[in-house]
Amino acid sequence: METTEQKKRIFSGIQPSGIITLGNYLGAVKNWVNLQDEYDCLYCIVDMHALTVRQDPAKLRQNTMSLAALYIACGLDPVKNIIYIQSHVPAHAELSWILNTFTYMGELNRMTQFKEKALKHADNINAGLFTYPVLMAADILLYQADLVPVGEDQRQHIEITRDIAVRFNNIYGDVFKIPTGFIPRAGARIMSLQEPDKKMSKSSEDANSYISMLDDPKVIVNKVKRAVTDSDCVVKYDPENKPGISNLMNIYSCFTDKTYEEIEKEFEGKGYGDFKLAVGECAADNISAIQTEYNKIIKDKAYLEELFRSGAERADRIARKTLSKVQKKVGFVMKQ
Ligand code: ATP
Ligand code: LTN
Repeated sequence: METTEQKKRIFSGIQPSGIITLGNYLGAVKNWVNLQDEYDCLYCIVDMHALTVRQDPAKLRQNTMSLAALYIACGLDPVKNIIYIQSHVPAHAELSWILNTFTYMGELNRMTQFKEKALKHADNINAGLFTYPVLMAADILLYQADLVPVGEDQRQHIEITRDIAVRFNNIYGDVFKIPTGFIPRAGARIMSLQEPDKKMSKSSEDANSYISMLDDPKVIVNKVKRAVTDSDCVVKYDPENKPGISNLMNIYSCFTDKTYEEIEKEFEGKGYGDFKLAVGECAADNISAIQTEYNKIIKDKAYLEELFRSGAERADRIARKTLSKVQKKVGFVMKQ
């Protein structure tokens, strides 16, 4: 008998606002790779979201190509998964507009990412920065996603997506699937190497605060060596009192699958120097293997362009269905 069981659908995305960091990798992409066989997945490059902070056009284009090549180099299969660029599928912008009218200013005002980014970019607090979560809701709801794998920092945006979907469904019937966030326990929040109370971020000004997935392996080892820690010289997991060491333990644990207890035992009686070297080398080895793949893919522009074309086509087909349904429900006259 043929099985009719449908795989659950996953949607996630990353902004091409820089080269992805170890935080993006451990918090997002590495987990996506583990999901690709069991789920029906879409992984988007959210270039429209990136515009909420001023971008250099040439760099944005380059970062978009790099992000696609890194997705694949990290192990995402472009046949099994739909990999595409957000701006190639106009339904995102179209649904986003409609959902704007189902979202309250008060809700958006509570978003911590907006508050943080408004402080950081005080000279450019644009309306897009404010309505960023509505576009994200459109991304997810268009594909009737069941699960949204993201890092801890996106929890609030998943919540508002659910609230918007429930609100819309309460008026018009079951149009949207209500998605659930899928936040990993390990790696969900990799912290800055220089200020371990802040998250590692690809758009940080201090290059020593993050490990870029395209950093030279030697640079990676050095950045870890220079990471801010404490002065008591005991490798112990204690995020409150020892945030720097705990962050490095988190990174080490993600790569080696060792528990914190096992790591504490491994480095008992050893100094921070030994520990940092082990973390740095392990990160450098893993990232360097990804870079070998990346270097092959990024050279092949025709391959990437074909990937974008077919990805957008596959995504568009799904997105159009939801968009048409929404347009009918709200009372638009449908184009014949
Ligand atoms: P930017 O600095 O440009 O705002 P970002 O580095 O925070 O960007 P995003 O594109 O906003 O990255 O996020 C992509 C994915 O990576 C999301 O799922 C997010 O939760 C995850 N992520 C981002 N930073 C981290 C981090 N430090 N630790 C774990 N996951 C992270
Ligand atoms: N806001 C997300 C990026 C993003 C996203 C999405 C993630 C845009 N649209 C849809 C998951 C699903 C971020 O990580 N900053």
